[in-house]
Amino acid sequence: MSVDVLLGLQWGDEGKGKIVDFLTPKYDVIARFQGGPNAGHTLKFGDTKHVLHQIPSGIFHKGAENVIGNGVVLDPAIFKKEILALEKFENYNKNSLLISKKVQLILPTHRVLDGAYEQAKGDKKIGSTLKGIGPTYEDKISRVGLRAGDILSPDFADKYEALKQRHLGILSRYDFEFDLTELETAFLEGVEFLKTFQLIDSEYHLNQKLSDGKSILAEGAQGSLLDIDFGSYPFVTSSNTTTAAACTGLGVAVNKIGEIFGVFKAYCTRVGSGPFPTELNDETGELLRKNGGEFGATTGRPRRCGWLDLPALKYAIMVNGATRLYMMKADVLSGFETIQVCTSYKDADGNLTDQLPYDLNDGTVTPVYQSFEGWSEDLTEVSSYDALPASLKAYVEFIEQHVGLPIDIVSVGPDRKQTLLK
Ligand code: 2SA
Ligand code: MG
Repeated sequence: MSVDVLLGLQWGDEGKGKIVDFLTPKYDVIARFQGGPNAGHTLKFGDTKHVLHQIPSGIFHKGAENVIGNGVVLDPAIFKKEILALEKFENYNKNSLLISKKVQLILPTHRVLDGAYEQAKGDKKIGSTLKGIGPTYEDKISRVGLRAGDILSPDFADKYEALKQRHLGILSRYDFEFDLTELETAFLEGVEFLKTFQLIDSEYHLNQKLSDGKSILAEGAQGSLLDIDFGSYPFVTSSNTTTAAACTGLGVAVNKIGEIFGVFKAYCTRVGSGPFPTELNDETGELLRKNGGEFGATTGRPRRCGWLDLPALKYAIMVNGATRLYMMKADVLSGFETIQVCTSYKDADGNLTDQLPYDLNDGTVTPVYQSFEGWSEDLTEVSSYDALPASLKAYVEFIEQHVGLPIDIVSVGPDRKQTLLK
């Protein structure tokens, strides 16, 4: 059996949570492979809306196993809160959750460092979620991080203290006020709580699953354009968010990867700083934000909104090797007289290109748009692809032709049943 990968092709918030939830019945295992509590994966079923941060989105399906892979950075305090919030759901199955011993732990001081680094950047802020993601990955790469497996060791308290002191040393060079008391209490309680879960060698576990003929869905977080290598550096997150990260973040070999599902919104959003060529700083952007409910699922920040960017989408499809496309939130585009799609960029010399420049940050590209006729119908009750307005179908077909891949699903609302197969 293989590992199928599901990831976002834009700047995050493409609707990955909904699609994982939709696909879960087909898989035996759902596994997160990167990122951490910066993620906000929103699921909706019936009248219930729930946001997951570190827990894989298969947690509401009986029968699915949920694995937090080694590539993830985990905050024990947030983990405890997240699990307690799940306990009110009947269909939450605690025993389905397995955590790699190799996940890196986010310490209270990682979160403080995140804040101090951001403050020191002044107007060059990344717009971090301030969950400690960057400093934790930094320690992983510097080979000083603490891993979940360490909490089982008798000298965990010493290891924790040593890393904390290292961080306090760094923080003493910043003019940044903080109080660790509450954060630390929550962390230590979180660590005790984490001990009641199954900490495993997930790479062995997952490869055994494959040998046993079980199917695995790898659930990406953030988006391809926030990838540490391929995103608009430095306005990115601190992990690889693209397909290859599923291999390193789970310990499965490249030749085990099967389908690669790329999820994108019918328009674009971005939260935090950084370049966004098709951003609309006008009432159209406002309307997209309002109709799409575009506010950060983790921080509540208003998301920046703009038209679909096809050069960026093609780039993401290329670096991920996407094999299937899912278009989300088509319903949000209802009511716009005209819909624009960026088909190429014009550089400073007036040359057209459909490639992302090395440095999008200098703002030298201008999007070139093609206009499409809009539609006024409310799509949220539409139950088949064929019943969609002709102008939306024309929009879908244009995108398919432009990027050279079919779109398998058009989503017209957050609910499971608002998922139209093509
Ligand atoms: P970080 O916290 O160090 O990873 O931030 C670095 C950049 O990555 C962006 N980022 C995100 N962008 C979209 N969605 C994310 N998850 C939450 C959500 C975000 C929220 O689902 O809405 O609630 O604000 C996410 N996580 C990180 C971030 O904005 C920085 O630009
Ligand atoms: Mg999100």
